[in-house]
Amino acid sequence: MLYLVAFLLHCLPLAMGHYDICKSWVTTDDGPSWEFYACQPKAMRMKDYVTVKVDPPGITCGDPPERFCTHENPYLCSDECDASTPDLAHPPKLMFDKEDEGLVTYWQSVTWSRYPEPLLANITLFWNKSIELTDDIVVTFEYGRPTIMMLEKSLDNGRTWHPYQYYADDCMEAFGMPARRVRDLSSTSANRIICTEEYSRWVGSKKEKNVRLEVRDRFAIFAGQDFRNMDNLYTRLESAKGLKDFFTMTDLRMRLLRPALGGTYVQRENLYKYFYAVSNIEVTARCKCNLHANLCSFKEGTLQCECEHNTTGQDCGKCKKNFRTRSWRAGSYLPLPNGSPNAWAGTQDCECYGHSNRCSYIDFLNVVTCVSCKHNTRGQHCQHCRLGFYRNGSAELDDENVCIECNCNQIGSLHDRCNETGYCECREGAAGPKCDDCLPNYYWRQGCFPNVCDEELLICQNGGTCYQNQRCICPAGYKGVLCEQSKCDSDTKACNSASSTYLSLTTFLISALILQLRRLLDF
Ligand SMILES: *[C@@H]1O[C@H](CO)[C@@H](O)[C@H](O)[C@H]1NC(C)=O
Ligand SMILES: *[C@@H]1O[C@H](CO)[C@@H](O)[C@H](O)[C@H]1NC(C)=O
Ligand SMILES: *[C@@H]1O[C@H](CO)[C@@H](O)[C@H](O)[C@H]1NC(C)=O
Ligand SMILES: *[C@@H]1O[C@H](CO)[C@@H](O)[C@H](O)[C@H]1NC(C)=O
Ligand SMILES: *[C@@H]1O[C@H](CO)[C@@H](O)[C@H](O)[C@H]1NC(C)=O
Ligand SMILES: [Ca+2]
Repeated sequence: MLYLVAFLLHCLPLAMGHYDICKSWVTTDDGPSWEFYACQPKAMRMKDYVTVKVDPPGITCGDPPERFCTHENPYLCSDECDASTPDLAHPPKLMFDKEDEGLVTYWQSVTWSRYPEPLLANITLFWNKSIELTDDIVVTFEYGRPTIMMLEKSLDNGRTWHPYQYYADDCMEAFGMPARRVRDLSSTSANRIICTEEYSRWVGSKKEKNVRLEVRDRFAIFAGQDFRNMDNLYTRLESAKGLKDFFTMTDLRMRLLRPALGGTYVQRENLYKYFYAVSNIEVTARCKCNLHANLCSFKEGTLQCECEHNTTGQDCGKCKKNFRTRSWRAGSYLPLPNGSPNAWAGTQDCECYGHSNRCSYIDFLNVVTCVSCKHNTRGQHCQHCRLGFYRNGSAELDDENVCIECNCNQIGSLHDRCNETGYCECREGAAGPKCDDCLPNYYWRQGCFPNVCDEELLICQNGGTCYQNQRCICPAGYKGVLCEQSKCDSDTKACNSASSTYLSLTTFLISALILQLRRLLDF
């Protein structure tokens, strides 16, 4: 009987009964039709789908081969770790294998030969998929549990990490945090991150091997110790801020910070008995499918929701193409007992063409308007493009590419807005859709300027040549914009030498003529 109760207790949170159907064919007064419900996949043993990474490199024992001892019998150091011998190797995959009856297999670190330098190891598990814990995480240590460790998790495939739970034999000393127990948390602190001393004290290495992240105890805060009041748990998961996310992750990291000591002090003369050994990491969870799928399959090495309710994506996190005029929403556990595929259906409509999930109600206008429109959209339904963007004619209104940047040339255009076909408004002389060209008879130099010279109307005179439509290069003796002026006309100095030569020549000619006349007359 006791066994049966224990068995039922174990199964209840795993089954979490009633959200296993996404839709059913029902007959009403108006005839048969589909009825849709919130649905979620069954919980699974996530270690079967995990990828693991152990850091730093070289932390796994056996390369080179190494001896280790146990705390119970520190002078009998007969055990050996040798990475090149399968029977003596302890690779990371042994944390996730199926163990044959009686044969414990485990990953093991190098020993603490570099004491007092800390012995640190990170074990990172990743799924490339959001998952939701449905039961305790249980990490099993052989040869004693660490005296200090912590769990971290990521919700975005390892881009950002957050502390999840701290473990130490003295929380204040190790982390400056008071020790707490999950059993003492209340409904308002159910997602608090705590430091616990329950799993780090030395009790003998065979007696207590497990370190837990207590999911079940946190659920029990709402569902009761016997999990009878699951409805209350689901209602709270729906409404309490951050509660659902607390149980959600894509990656989990265990940071091992100090191994089991087997006593109060580290015995420097026998460092072979200090190391980490993990035989199993049990993570029981379901795929997060936003209550839009009851199946999650392992395809091409990645878990994927089999989405219903016209949704798609790895987590059913968006609407299928052609269904994007309605904005996407997660399903809801409410109303009990079947939930709804869409929490806001029936309330005022929030239509944002998939560019926002949120609306706000503007009281004095009595309208519901989208907030934080993405993809460069704006407007009550995110149906317009932001200033500086224009509508992509070949994209539907619900397409991520619906708005294209105007990209107006900053110098050539009057402002950075453009018309519906992407044409910018140009300054005088500028041309082209983006105003980065010049009109005929204009040249580009940090903007468009009228031509000074060219080959047709503004021809350089007197043998001058036109330089890039910007100026005439005049021969010596000429000047002016088109070299039309002789330098003599105005610059007397420049002309003096020339005219004096001319005068003297005339004088010479005249005197020569007079000379000739004289001769004629004399003779
Ligand atoms: C373990 O991961 C943390 C970040 O989560 C990092 O700061 C630390 O250096 C890592 N430790 C090792 C031994 O790789
Ligand atoms: C992660 O999942 C996505 C979506 O299924 C897939 O496209 C991608 O290749 C996966 N990445 C890895 C590293 O498996
Ligand atoms: C999905 O689309 C079908 C076809 O348009 C429609 O009948 C059905 O109501 C939609 N389902 C949901 C959950 O909106
Ligand atoms: C316009 O939308 C289509 C369809 O989504 C897309 O393929 C194309 O790249 C978009 N054009 C631009 C310039 O972004
Ligand atoms: C945008 O401006 C260009 C150039 O002025 C013009 O040819 C085009 O017809 C305009 N498009 C619209 C939709 O007004
Ligand atoms: Ca194992």
